[in-house]
Amino acid sequence: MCKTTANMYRLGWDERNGGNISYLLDEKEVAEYLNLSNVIRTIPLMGVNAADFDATPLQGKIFIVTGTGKYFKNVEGDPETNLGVIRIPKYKKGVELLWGFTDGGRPTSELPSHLMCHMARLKADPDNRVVMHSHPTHTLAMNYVHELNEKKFTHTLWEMCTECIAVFPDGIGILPWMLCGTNEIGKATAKKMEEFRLVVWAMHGIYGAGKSMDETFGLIETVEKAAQIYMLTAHLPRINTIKDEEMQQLAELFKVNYRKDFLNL
Ligand code: 2HA
Ligand code: ZN
Repeated sequence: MCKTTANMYRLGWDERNGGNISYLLDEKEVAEYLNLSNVIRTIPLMGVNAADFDATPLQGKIFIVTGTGKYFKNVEGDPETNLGVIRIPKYKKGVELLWGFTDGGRPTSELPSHLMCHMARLKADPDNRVVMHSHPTHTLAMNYVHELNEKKFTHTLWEMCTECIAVFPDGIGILPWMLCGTNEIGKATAKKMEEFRLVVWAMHGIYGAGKSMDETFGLIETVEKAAQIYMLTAHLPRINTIKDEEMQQLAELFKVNYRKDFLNL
């Protein structure tokens, strides 16, 4: 969490309190460090986050999460204030704090979205552990100048770097601009996550999900790199491109299950 938040800050993706990460931990590993029966406090999911969604599938699960209003730039220097280890309780609403948020802090305002995404991804892949939200600069810039159509957006990104189709063969889901921090955007994101590991929140940022911190970071990093190439070239005459047949060859070489309907063959 420290290294990842520091990297994301350094890359300019997570200004101020932008971005949030949740990481499903292994209970046995946590028990080596923390007394699991020592609940520091129970934190209600307040305000717009009032839990009217069903987190039953996550009961008893433990996550390390970034805090609401906390800055990624400060996590590495003071993880115990800026991060928290939380458990989804069996019967009560809210979450149990096992470690961190020492200044009275609370989990990210996007916790409903994160929990709903974990539930959706765990159904698709029982090894999924990480959900990451960020505001990567070029990806965001691209939202203003490129059509927000899942097929066209994915196709453009696949054309920007040779390995894109191998890294995110499942493509990018896109939500229209929506109010963040709400259960509605959480539900809509989780619905997209049934088929995509990457979901763009129009004019806001991106969500990624994966088995590990490296995999999830790598997904967002690859999209951002492709978006950067797009933004560096979109205003110039395009002379060369990676062709759809070539992308198909790449997908076959890497033996990935790609969105065939996102190519024009
Ligand atoms: O945590 O990025 O979407 C701050 C945000 C909200
Ligand atoms: Zn955000």
